[in-house]
Amino acid sequence: MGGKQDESGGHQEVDSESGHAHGDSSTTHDGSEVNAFVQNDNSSINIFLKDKAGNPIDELEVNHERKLHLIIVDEQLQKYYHVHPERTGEGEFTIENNLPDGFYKAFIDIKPKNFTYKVEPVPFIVGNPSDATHGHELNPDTNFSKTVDEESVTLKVSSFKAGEPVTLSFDLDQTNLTSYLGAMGHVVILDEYGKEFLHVHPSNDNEPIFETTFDKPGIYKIWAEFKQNGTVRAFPFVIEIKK
Ligand SMILES: [Cu+2]
Repeated sequence: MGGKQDESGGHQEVDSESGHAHGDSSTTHDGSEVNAFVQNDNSSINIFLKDKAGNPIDELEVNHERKLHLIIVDEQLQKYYHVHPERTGEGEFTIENNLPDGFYKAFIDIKPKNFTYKVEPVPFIVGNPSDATHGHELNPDTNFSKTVDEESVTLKVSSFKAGEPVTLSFDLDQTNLTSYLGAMGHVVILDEYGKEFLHVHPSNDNEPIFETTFDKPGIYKIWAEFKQNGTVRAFPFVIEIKK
């Protein structure tokens, strides 16, 4: 269960039996040796990392200054959170739950020392959201300039073709740009079904230029995070990658 419900592309009627059962959710990717569980209540979001035998996985490499990065998006890919839960025990992490009621997906970005791992969406529900908020539809941006808190960022994409290297460069005021988690910026990319997760870092230390490859054609949401004047902001973009 979990993370598989959008595969068909028939994402209007998300299966209500398996995909959104209250309680535990976990990833079940074939190539991954890690099961990541998300449990939440009104006050906290808890993450449990286990191997296939159910033993906690606690040895994580520090990656960009943290052992665990948690990206949370809502099902419509409108809300975006990048947070760092605190370790509370072997393979256990927790963070305060400030999310409004809704259907969410967690992406647990870790590098376990002795296990192969692929980031997969772990669906979870907060509160009692209305079913009307199920389903999602992303429309590609026609304007690649975004403004958040009066800071503007313009995205330039070198190519919209699948299967070849793509450079994402960002025009922004760099006078107050500082390193955030060990990089001049972070880019998180999800496909339109909120399934394929990419976390990309700049190709050099000085410029907000990112290189990636989109394996498949489709619509992708990009969040570019920059720290300016001490504040981290995520600038959202939607692009369409063609054959
Ligand atoms: Cu992080």
